[in-house]
Amino acid sequence: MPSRRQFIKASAAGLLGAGLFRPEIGDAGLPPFELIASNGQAVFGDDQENATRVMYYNQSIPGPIIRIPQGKESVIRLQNSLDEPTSVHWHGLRIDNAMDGVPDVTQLPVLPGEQFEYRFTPPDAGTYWYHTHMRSWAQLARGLAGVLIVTEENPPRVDQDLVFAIDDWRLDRNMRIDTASFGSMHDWSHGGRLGNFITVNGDSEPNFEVAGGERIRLRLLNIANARIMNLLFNEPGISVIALDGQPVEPFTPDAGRIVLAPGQRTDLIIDMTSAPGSSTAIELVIGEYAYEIANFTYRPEIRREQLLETPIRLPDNPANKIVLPTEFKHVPLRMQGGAMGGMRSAQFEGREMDIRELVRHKKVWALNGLVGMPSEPLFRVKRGTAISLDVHNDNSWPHAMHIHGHHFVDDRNPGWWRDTILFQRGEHGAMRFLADNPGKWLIHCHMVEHMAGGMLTWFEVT
Ligand SMILES: [Cu+2]
Repeated sequence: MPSRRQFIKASAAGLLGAGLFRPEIGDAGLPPFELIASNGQAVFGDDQENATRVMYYNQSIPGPIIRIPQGKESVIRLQNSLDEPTSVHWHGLRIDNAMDGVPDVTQLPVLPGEQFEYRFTPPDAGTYWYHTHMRSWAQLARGLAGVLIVTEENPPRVDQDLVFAIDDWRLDRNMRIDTASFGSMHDWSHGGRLGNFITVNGDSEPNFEVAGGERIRLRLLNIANARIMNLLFNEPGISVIALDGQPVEPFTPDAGRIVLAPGQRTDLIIDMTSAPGSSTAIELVIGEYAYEIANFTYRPEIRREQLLETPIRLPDNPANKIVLPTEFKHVPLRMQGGAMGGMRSAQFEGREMDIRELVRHKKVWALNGLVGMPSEPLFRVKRGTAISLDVHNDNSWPHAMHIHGHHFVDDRNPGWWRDTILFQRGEHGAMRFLADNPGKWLIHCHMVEHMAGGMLTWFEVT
């Protein structure tokens, strides 16, 4: 057995004040939802003197859970009350390009005091999230993210529908957000900004009350800047029913372990079978340690003797019903750079630069020898072209590759449709999809320091 200890010595109070207030907004037919991005204060730990400046949506960390219906138009109005530009990206939604929220690609940055109206019709139900796409390495690290649920018309029957939005904060010794390390080239060239304080829905080690015999749907989201979450569930009755929002043939994860790269989501069904009055931990495994990040606490009384036997398979989405052809346009994608990566030079802003000059520009990563947003797309294709992005991760770090506006099949796990997948160092694989959504779309690493350090490109569907 690995030894176990607290991840960090802190009270379980987690975020206090405004951070604990987590409203939900949603349902069809309402006037536009207001999403207000602003600066605020939150307290980690239990010393009220040590408030830290956060950025949040509707004064909540994470932002309010937005529930919108599948296949119907929703309007969400962003009000930027920050003192810097921002935008909102709807991660995993296959919506109109103009609504994708990428500054200077699909829209202008939303300036302080301005508004932007996002209007879209999500074709696929499932678990998604929304977050800033502007200076993410600082704005996301300060809290600008929230959960977006596109509701099924006929979801499987459950007793509770729970959300675990898991975040990783880097705090200093006063339990304030460590701002001295913002922009640290060490982080950017290594594994990204890794934190030292884990929260679930903005709380440290929250308890979730359950009852024996209950069936729970649990939506897991990794909203951290860079940490890969290796989770360990100590409940036997677990089935995975969706990945990145898309239904999968339900399966039991190996030894209760679930890996979530930054940006990824996993939906579970859990039949609660532990003893009344007991509690079971959800743990984060780092090296040989397992840290409790949340608990299920069983009520003394049970809900039912017999577990539900109704089907748990989710109704198909249009995304996971796409039929890929057997012939693809192959596009190689070589991930280069980083510490111990051996990259000597790469092209940035139209010019070949050696690594020292790149570092002066805070650029340390490249895709196919190009750093940052190139003026020409990685590929430009007619709508309906089948693409195989042939990825070679030949640097020394793992990367979580995300494609905007499309879901793809990972050829290493061909039954699953995803929007973000992890490539361990040395790994090769293909991301295969139908380029069927017109517009300019990003491809980038979702370890946001890697993206800021140059690991992003784009493609165009005409
Ligand atoms: Cu990366």
